[in-house]
Amino acid sequence: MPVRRNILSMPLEEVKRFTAALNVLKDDGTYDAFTRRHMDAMSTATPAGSARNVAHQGPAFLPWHRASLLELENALLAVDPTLEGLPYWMWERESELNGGDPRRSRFWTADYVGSDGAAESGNRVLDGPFASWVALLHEGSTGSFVPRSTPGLVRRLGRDPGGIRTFPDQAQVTEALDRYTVYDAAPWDATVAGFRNRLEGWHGGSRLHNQVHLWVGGDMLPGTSPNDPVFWLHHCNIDRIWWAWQARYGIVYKYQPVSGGPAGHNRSDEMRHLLTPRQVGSVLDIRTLGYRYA
Ligand SMILES: [Cu+2]
Repeated sequence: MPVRRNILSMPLEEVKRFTAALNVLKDDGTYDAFTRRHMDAMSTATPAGSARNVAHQGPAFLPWHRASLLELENALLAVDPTLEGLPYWMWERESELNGGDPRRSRFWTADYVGSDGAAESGNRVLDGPFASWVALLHEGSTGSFVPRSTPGLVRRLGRDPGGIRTFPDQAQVTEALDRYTVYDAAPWDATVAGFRNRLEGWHGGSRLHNQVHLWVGGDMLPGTSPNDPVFWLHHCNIDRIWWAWQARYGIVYKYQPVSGGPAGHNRSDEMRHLLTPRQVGSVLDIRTLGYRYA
């Protein structure tokens, strides 16, 4: 059974096997297909014309990303069966552990995911296990994907003009877990004061999930954000926080809506733009999915 652990608590040798398996998937095209599916999900509004899509700004935000994480984890384990499971990045500890400056974390070193982008190289990350990675760019007008002309993922930690300077901490996570006892509510969008929307980060300003994307900046901003493997480490932490909430308040029956919500977001609806379509209700209990959090 996969056990998902804090990447900063793992032996470096295991971190290396994880990043090596990601590189195998990048080289054979499997990885880029995850990026494309995420972008395609983001481009599939529900209903048409709405800001909500089949994977964001609605109740299925958490189930859809859980399903996608599971698919990546399975692909990684197929490459290297000795891996324990997908690691998570416990970003809510970073400010405290690094004297208030999460940029000083060893997470941003060549041993883990590589550094911040360097201004003289167009904010591209030229060290670490993904230094040679070429990001896929999405052309909004045609819907096609084009590889960037230069290698190196783009990051601008806490300094992206299109991003945000502040970083979420433990107090925010604790507040989300303590105060938001309802999973979601009508009208099932970015305005709701429920747990899903608090964790996704629309309620009360850009927070938690959204805030981390905005703080990392660069390739973590657009719908192609899985280009940067930090996406999966971040979302694995989001999934871990959701599971903590589920274990506390209720697992399957706490999910809303059961029916009457937007297509793709009801408990028995099929989630689209995954490798394998799955019902929302099929991913609510991680014990039946066969992984756990350390
Ligand atoms: Cu997403």
